[in-house]
Amino acid sequence: MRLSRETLDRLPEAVARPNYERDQPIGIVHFGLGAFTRAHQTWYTDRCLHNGERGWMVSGVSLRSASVAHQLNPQDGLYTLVERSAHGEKRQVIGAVRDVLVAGADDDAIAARIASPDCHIVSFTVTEKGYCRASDGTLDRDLARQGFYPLLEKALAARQAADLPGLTLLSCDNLSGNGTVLRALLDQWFAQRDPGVAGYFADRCTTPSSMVDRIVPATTGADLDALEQTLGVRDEGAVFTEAFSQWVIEDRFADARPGWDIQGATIVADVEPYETAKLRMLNGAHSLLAYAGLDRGHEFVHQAIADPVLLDLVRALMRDEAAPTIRAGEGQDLDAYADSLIARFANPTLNHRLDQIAMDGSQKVAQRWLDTLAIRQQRGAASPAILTGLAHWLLHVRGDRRRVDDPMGQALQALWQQAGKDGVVDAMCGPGGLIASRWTPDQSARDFIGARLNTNS
Ligand code: CS2
Repeated sequence: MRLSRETLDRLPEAVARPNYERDQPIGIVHFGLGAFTRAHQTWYTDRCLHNGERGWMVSGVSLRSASVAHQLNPQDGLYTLVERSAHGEKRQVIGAVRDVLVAGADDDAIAARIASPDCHIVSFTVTEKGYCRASDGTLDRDLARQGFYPLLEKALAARQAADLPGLTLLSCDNLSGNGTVLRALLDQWFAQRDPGVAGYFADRCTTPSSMVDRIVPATTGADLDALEQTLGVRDEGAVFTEAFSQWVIEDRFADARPGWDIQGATIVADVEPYETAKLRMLNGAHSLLAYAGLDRGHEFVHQAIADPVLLDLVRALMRDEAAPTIRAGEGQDLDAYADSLIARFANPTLNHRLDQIAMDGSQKVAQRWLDTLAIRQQRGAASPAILTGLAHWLLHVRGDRRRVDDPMGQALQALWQQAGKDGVVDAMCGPGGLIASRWTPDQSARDFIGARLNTNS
């Protein structure tokens, strides 16, 4: 028996559930309703609905597969959020999701939802690759045709025709300046399309930047089986996460928004210091733990951070290398932040797999590592921890250690073959590099990586 509106009453008393009427307007359409969003943005929105706000139900859109629709639609959009910490598990059913539509099958319905006067916000967690960027950061139009771009265009055309207010288009992905990036990509998409819709987007829609943070390991079958024992019903959409959560959003909304700030989000004029700290410190350390940790035989983040060699590297990456490149915002204490991140990584109840983080490195390492490397090199400062991570990543994408889950996997392997150990770092990251061109390795960086590639290969 599945969790659903009908079976909600059978849950044990201790499991919190929606106290609000769920039959109310859809104010948010969200592209990419994966585990992360269900544990993060939708949780904040659920709290707003609990607080008596109305009109903020969420409709999810899946771009690539129907699996989230299969998880949530038979459950009337309901799912359990389980917070795991040393104090045990806290379970609550989230009611903010109405349903999940699937691109390809439900295109007209998706466009109609976004074009409805009830909709005020379209948000995105489509992962780094979902923005369909070429390695120079510009829009890859061929990829974009398979992404959210045509659907959004269709919906904005309908809004423009109906003279409806503009939308807030809110990127919640781990990209530096995610709102600015989204705006630039949409400008490029619209530049060759109907000038009327391009003008509606340019003049009436906003793209705030935001920093999102919550560690959400991929749900496993064992997690779902154990939860079923507790709930007495099967929940295929459940998500398991830590107690910590942070959301910092640029105050640039086109129209109405939920009171996310009343529920713990921070609305600020400038997200950049938070976003940079999170990308370079948390995500930068995560990627180091992933590639070096897998090579040292670990499976989970909490195991890797308990390895003294990796703990030292992570500390060095965060405190000595990344932090000095970050312009801290008011009240931001980067040393304390580093300590809190190490404590979060050590959470033994999360079972956050290193190979989950190792995915899609070609889309991640530029904003996590290369910006720091470029800034430090310009200052004449060495970055041995990040360079160690980079060497492990290069060995990972050579493809002879384990499966490489990366949209550029084949291209990365072909480049290795062509460039060999001596040329690979330049060919990947240097000017005109395959994944980015924001850092030109100097001789000492090349020597450092070369030595690492020799000892570890
Ligand atoms: C991780 C992130 O998978 C990854 O690449 O670094 O998903 C990380 O867990 C989140 O950004 C934490 O907020």
